[in-house]
Amino acid sequence: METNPTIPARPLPPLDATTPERVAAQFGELRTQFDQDAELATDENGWKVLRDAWLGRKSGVLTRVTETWLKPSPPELKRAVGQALNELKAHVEAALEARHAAIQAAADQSALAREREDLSLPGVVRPLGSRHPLRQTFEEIERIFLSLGYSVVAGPEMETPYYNFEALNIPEHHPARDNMDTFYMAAPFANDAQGKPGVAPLLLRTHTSPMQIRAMEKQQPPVRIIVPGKVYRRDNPDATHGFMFHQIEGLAVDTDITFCDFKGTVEYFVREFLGPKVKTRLRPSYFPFTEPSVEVDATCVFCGGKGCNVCKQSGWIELFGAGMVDPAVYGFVHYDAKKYSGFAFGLGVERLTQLKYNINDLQLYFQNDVRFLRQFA
Ligand code: 2NL
Repeated sequence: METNPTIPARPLPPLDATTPERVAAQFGELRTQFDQDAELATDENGWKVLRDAWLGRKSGVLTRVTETWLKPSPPELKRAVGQALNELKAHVEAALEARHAAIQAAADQSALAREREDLSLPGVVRPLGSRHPLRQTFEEIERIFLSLGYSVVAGPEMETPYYNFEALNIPEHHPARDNMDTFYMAAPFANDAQGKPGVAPLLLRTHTSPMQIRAMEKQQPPVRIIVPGKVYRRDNPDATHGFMFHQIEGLAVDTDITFCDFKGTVEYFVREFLGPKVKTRLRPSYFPFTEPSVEVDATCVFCGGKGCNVCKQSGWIELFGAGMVDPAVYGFVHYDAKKYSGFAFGLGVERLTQLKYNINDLQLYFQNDVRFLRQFA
């Protein structure tokens, strides 16, 4: 803290001396006064006040001594007064300089102490996060299909009705296109088939298949891809429903791909994902974009196939839908349906994660409660 010391005003009595000894005595008193004043100057401010009080050009003590003691002194004392004044001046200047150096050193010292980093303080602890269970499932599934030679591609979540429906053999009045299931954008509108601005609204993709159509448009077979991502379907959220979920679709198209290849790939995937003890079975199903279509079931992971509440005593659990790509789809992407064949599948990431970790409420994935997330670290 800076102080604001008051150096006492030093009234200067007239020089009352007739001998050099008396002159020396009066200068001695002045010097004592200065030394007392100097004691009061303990910081920069105080030092300046001290300096101005004693060396100030107009009314500093030394100026007044010159004016009122030296100048009017009788000739026989002038030499003694002059000499004493010079000595006093030398003393004042030297003392001021020494004091200034000491004050600055002390200020530097306290600044150093004040600004020193305390390296012994504990650091900021940043808790380690963990991968979200859905992300872990994504990565596990991607690992399995990468090991089979598939590549991973991603695409837009906002789509045109053409890529989301038409090219997948879902015609205009198919129930899957119902407004009840699909989120449509108020704007902008999709271009028509000729690339002209159209009136059909864009939508949020209801599956990741549109990106598979885009991939087939870009390249001829062989194709082996998986497409992970978010998909949207209008729904009211509860323990088993959401308006957004995650999907990984897969597609393999080549010459001579048979139902056997399809079955082998499905069995390999299920065993890699759920473990070697699990058996799979295929049940007939229906999708507009595959023919034949199947549901893939696995022996219940909770009871090992004996029957429990989760599998409703059947011993089997439904995993995902799949099938051989319907030749109608090849027509849209200009593949020769006589030359090529293939299979496709659509995995629900939430569902597979639930089965793997026995999670009973879909909403847990999206509430970001660390008590839930921490269990998957
Ligand atoms: C399900 C079933 C499926 C497909 C998705 C597909 C994609 C193309 C061509 C043919 Cl480009 N098929 N995808 C096939 C069968 C089933 O999803 O339950 N999804 C949640």
